[in-house]
Amino acid sequence: MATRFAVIASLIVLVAVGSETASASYGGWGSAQFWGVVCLGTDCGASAIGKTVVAKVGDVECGEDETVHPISDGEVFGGYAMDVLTDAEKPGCAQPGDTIQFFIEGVPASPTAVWEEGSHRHDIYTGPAFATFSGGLTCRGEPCIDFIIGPSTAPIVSAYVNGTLCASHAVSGWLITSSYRVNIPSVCGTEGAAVTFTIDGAPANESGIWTTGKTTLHLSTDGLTWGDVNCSGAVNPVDALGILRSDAGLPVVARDLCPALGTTLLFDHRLQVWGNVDCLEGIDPVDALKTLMFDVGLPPSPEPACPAFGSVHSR
Ligand SMILES: [Ca+2]
Repeated sequence: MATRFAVIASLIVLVAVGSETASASYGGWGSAQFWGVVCLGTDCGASAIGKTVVAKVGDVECGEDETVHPISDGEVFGGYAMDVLTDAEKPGCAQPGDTIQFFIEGVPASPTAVWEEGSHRHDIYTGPAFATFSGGLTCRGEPCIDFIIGPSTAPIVSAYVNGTLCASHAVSGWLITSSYRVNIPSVCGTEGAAVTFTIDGAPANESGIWTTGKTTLHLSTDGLTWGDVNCSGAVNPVDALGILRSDAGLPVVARDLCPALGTTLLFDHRLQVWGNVDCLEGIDPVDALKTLMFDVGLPPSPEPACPAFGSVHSR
């Protein structure tokens, strides 16, 4: 029992710090512990709590555990931890080098493991393979740390493959965070596909490659700037042109994953329409005119509760 608590405790710590490096050894001579996060498909959250995990070598059951929720603020997930018995402890069980097949509620899980002495972090899942991206978050040069007062204020990281939204992550719970984790199912990505991200709707500067398993990728963003409707990094006449083209029903050239004109989004904690830069009467030529006025240094007569031109969506 003490071993189990120690293993669960190390699981808590490792997940809390986002480390993928595992694994202190608690193993005595000739024993092996396997432990990790359980995912049902790409759902690695609370639905995996209270599930039975069984380890088999061939047809012989060599370990069992029921998943629990480690005591960890914020992230909710099911964790398992078990000894996988040796052939000496139970005939037919593992010898060094044997393949261990895990089952979650009787369903074969991936990946398999190879028995060897020691303590091993081994996250398991059912269903098709998926790509996991996780890492830290930087917003305008600083950690996107959020003193979360409710789920709605958490940073939201979204992952896209070819412009299609594949997965989102918003930390839920009560904690201070500047990290993310998204699981992208194989129906949305394939090996080698480029994965792009947004943080709170703003394009991230980094991109990844869809790879089965875990990829650590730090994401950063410069945020969204009010009036910079094409996300180029500056408010200038090209934005005015984009507004006119949008008003005329023509396509607007913008940075990849820049919000489309007309998108409703949160900017400084208020819902705004991207491109309606004066917050009046939808997107029209007046918005283009005011953008030009700002560009040449004329005050564009700000409206109450409308973000100032050039202000940055901050977190
Ligand atoms: Ca307007």
